[in-house]
Amino acid sequence: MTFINYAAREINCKIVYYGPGLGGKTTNLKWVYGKSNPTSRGKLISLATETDRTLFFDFLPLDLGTIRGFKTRFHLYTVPGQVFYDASRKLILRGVDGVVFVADSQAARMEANVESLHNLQANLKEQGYDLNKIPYVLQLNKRDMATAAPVEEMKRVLLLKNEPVFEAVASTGVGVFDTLKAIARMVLVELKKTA
Ligand SMILES: Nc1nc2c(ncn2[C@@H]2O[C@H](COP(=O)(O)OP(=O)(O)O)[C@@H](O)[C@H]2O)c(=O)[nH]1
Ligand SMILES: [Mg+2]
Repeated sequence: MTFINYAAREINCKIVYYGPGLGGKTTNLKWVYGKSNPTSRGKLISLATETDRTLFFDFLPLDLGTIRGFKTRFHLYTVPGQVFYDASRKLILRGVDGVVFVADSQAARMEANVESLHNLQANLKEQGYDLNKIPYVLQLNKRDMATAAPVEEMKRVLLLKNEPVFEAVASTGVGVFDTLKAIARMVLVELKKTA
């Protein structure tokens, strides 16, 4: 549900980073924040517990240029991964334009990836969205870990449609902007269809 403000000549899009706890969602946003021009980024707002786990969400507004005179602003959100924060996840998905699923490549986290993906599908459906229809990319994060499952195996388990897949090491920035650019492009393509 892209918000177009004609008076301010601004297009606002919402991208949500979804995935299991500790998969690297917050790390993606921190990298984007750290590498963005201070004039094009807003504040990175994190609501975290004292143990540094995302409690409610991280939020980062980012200006990504102009389209036909309209400034395009992307609002990046992450959800808390822990199973018991389902109410916050539902809330954060409201008005979503595109989803990045950050999968944890560690073999031991494959079940958590699958559970989170099912949770995403269910929560989107509840809000009237279809994951098969909205802009969606899959990020295989933590590729640097010795315990990482093979990419082909992860794809076999997690791939939903012909979504773009990015291998990433969010902690060193590998794949972070490729992922963001892909989802932003897909959101803008959708926008052009409806505009
Ligand atoms: N080795 C490795 N660690 C990562 C990577 N991405 C994130 N981490 C670490 O994994 C932990 C959880 O990351 P975080 O972004 O908080 O996960 P979130 O719960 O999905 O937001 C942190 O200690 C990160 O530094 C990665 O690609 N490789
Ligand atoms: Mg987090």
